[in-house]
Amino acid sequence: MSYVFKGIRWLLGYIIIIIDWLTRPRSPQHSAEKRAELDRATANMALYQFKRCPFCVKTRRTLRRLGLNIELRDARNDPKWNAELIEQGGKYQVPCLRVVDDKGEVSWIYESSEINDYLDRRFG
Ligand SMILES: N[C@@H](CCC(=O)N[C@@H](CS)C(=O)NCC(=O)O)C(=O)O
Repeated sequence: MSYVFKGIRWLLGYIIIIIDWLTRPRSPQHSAEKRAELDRATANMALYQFKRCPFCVKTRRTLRRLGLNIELRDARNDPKWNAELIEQGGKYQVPCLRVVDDKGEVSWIYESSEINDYLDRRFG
């Protein structure tokens, strides 16, 4: 990849972050009970993502809109999460939501729209 292309991508990434920051939705103010209930329900979830990926921004906005504290895992810069995503999730693509259900079964949900639909169905 040429340096020019890398530079443009880097710049666009930051523009997206700034626009997101300026326009991001408010987090709902949950009661302490609701907060605890949501934190319990999302404790077994993790979002594999890149900071400046537009699709990840889209999903992070949903986390914020729904007031969810889901762990963010940097799959570009952290070799542990990078390897886990590829080896266990099946491909190097973000965002990807890892969900462990009550029986301990692990699902890897790819595609920002799929992830957003899943979170809206469960918590919206
Ligand atoms: N259709 C996917 C697109 C996701 C996508 O293109 N993600 C890029 C980052 S913005 C990616 O994972 N690229 C992998 C790479 O850089 O090799 C979605 O909506 O989630």
